[in-house]
Amino acid sequence: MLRIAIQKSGRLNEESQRLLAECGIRVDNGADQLKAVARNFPLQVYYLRNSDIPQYLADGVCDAAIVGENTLKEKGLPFVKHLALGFGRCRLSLAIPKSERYTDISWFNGKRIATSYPNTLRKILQERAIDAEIHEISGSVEIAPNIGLADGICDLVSSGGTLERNGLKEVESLFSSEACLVSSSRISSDAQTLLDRLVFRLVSVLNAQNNKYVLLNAPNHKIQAISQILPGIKSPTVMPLAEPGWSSLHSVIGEDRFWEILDQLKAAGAEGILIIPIEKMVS
Ligand code: PRT
Repeated sequence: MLRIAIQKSGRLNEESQRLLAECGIRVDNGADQLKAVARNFPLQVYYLRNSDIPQYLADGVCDAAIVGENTLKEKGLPFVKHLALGFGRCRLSLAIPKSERYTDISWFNGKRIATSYPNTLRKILQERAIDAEIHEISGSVEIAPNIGLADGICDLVSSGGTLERNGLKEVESLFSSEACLVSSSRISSDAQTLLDRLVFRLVSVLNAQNNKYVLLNAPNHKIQAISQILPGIKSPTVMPLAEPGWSSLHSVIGEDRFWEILDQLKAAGAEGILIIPIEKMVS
């Protein structure tokens, strides 16, 4: 069996469970269970604290995990990264009180910085030749400047709302993070074979999430121009309509360029454009 760890509760839990479900894997999980076995895939799911997962991977207690990249970086333990999963996005940033004048990162020389990410911060400060004092605290980092514990903070930011509410401004974004699928460097070859099957399913799910199926009608003399706009997997499917001189074109468009391509299609003479979500996309 493949043993995979996911966060027990917190920001990554729901999406991790949803991804496994989208891969067709059925796991019955009672709220307080530490482990559960999937009904239709040789998989055992361990529900753990996100911050504990790197150690379990390094010890070989789990074969694989869905975990935040920031946590892996902070722990500095060995792992193999397979996929970025597109959720749990955030950035590790430096922030200071809004009233302070900020020029560049040298502002932090001789200052005290509160953080739950001391190892990552220490490394980055060293790389940038900044000599600051690091205060490690385990939570509510954002209140540190207000209570006089630090001059600035280094913490995860997503919407920026927490900084705003605490009178802080983000001045340096140090790195971006998202949830990713990783494996233990001690994974057995049997577990690796199962992990490869899981990765194949996850890639199909993620591709489907990031693409849309598009159907449109066009007069035959515009097919060539429209085909050049449609990226598609190979080239668009072209089928004649019942009305002479008209065809239907089918293709796949990536989410990131979706609206831009739609505008171009309309300008090139496409009509009756339909956009359909894709269930799975196997490449
Ligand atoms: O307890 P456990 O170890 O399981 O989890 P955890 O302590 O790591 O807590 P959790 O569930 O909060 O975070 C799990 C993971 O979610 C993190 O390791 C990140 O990979 C990811 N993630 C994504 C975030 C955020 N976004 C995030 N915004 N983790 C924390 N935050 C916090 C941040 O620390 C700050 O307090 O949210 C606040 C800022 O949010 P905004 O939206 O106000 O900017």
